[in-house]
Amino acid sequence: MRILLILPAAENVRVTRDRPSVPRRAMLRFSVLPLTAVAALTPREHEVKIIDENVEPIDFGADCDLVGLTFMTALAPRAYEIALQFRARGKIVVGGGYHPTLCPGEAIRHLDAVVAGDAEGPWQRLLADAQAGRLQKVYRQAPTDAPSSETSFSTPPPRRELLQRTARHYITVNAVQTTRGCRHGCRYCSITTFHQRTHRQRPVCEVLEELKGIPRNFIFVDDNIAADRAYAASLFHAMIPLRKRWVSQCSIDVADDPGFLRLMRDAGCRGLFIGIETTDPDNLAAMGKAFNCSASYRQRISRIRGSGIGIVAGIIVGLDHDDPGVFQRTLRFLDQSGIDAAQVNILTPLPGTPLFQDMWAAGRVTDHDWGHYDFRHVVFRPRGMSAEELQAGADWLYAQFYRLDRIILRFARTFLAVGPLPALLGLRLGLTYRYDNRREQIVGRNPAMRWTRRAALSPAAAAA
Ligand code: B12
Ligand code: SF4
Repeated sequence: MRILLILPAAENVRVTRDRPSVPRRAMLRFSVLPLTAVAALTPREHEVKIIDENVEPIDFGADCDLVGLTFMTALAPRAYEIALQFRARGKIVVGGGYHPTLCPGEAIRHLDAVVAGDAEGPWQRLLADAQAGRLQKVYRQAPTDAPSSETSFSTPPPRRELLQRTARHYITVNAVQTTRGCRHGCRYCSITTFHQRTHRQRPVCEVLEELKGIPRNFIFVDDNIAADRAYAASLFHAMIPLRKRWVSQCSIDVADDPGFLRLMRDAGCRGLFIGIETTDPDNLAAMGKAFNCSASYRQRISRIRGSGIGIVAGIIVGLDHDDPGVFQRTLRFLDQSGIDAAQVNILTPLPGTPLFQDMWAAGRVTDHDWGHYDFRHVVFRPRGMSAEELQAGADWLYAQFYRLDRIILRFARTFLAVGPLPALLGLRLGLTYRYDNRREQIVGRNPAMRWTRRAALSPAAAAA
């Protein structure tokens, strides 16, 4: 069969025949690993092509037999539009990834079949069934799909060569996955639901083999690479002679073990995306993330940075204990704590998560367009402020944090305190977010300003 694997893109960044120029935001594009991984599982008798709508238009007249879509929740509406177009042309259209796994019943109304969860095993069965004309609706991993188990998984190296045509548009196509899932249970996170709170590891020798075949700089897309210290330590020890340099994601408790941090740095780690989320302990407790322990943030952050590893902080605003002052407080915290870059997210109840169930039951979900579940739109009724204030404040925080003077200041600070590579990465990320903000005309407004001014003029007015 001729198989076309597609990553859909959001409207504002989509490349189409009418709008062929690729937005200059390569720092925010990497890998397409979900599709290069699926391509690697495809028996070689089939021909595979990958289209990422972020960098090239889809040819709906393409000569193919089967279309495979990967999509997270925010991309579901676009994935369904694409499916409609191809199905109208008589193609078989199937899907996989986060949204089809979390909402298989919905996805199957738009697609011919869905792979829920990992593709190793189910994908090969789906292809065989499609060829034999006996396609089922939902494919899941079965115990017979060895060598995956409750604690381990195995997968071939992704077919990165399929991205060669468009590789220049990515920060890197060299994404590697060494573990899947996370054992924590943060109430807003899809990872725990998708992986059912398991953390599985790939054999170290399999990962090393893959690393030997890729360039020096790469990214580990793991959700929490240090979750299993023993596994991570054995991988990192084995990586030292390879002299690689990489970035990844993990939880902040990695700071509690200085020896492990040193090992991580020796293995090539230069940057970590860490879910700081909020400085408010009540918010952390309500989200099942008390292990973050906000009182120790500054100390832990400086320990990680002191070991030569930069930090991109994940921040969430709109949590139940946030009031309109949260934006100013967060900006001050980000400025003072030494964070090298940040991603500001508006709290989003993703389907399948405990947070979604709570909000749904309380009648707080106000927007049912999945396209708005991109962490930049308010889709629920917040507790401590209005939806408009949350939107304006989140935009303001983004615009302020990525002001040019702050970007330059952070670059100098990171260069001196952490090192040249983390500083360069922070600079490029900062300029990309700034470019995005300007392109989208994101300015925002600090909702606390009006509130503070009113309070100064008249305490009674502020109380009202
Ligand atoms: C890298 C990454 C990105 C990258 C690139 C995404 C990409 N498509 O390559 C970037 C930076 C662009 C990104 C952006 C965002 N991301 Co993101 N991202 C990831 C991350 C960390 C890794 C993805 C990856 O490479 N996984 C490795 C592959 C191998 O695993 P996999 O996708 O699960 O694929 C397996 C199966 O699912 C299946 N499969 C997947 N696709 C398909 C397709 C077919 C046809 C088949 C048969 C099977 C199949 O087969 C694979 C092998 O078993 C994931 C977390 C994660 N662990 O996956 C979050 C994740 C997907 N992102 C998420 C989110 C929320 C976002 C943002 C909204 C975040 C934000 N704050 O801006 C934006 C969305 C932007 C947009 N509108 O498009 C959520 C999605 C949750 C959800 N329910 O939708 C995740 C799960 C993170 C999380 N903590 O919850 N992201
Ligand atoms: S620590 Fe991170 S990956 Fe793990 S459940 Fe919490 S938010 Fe999700």
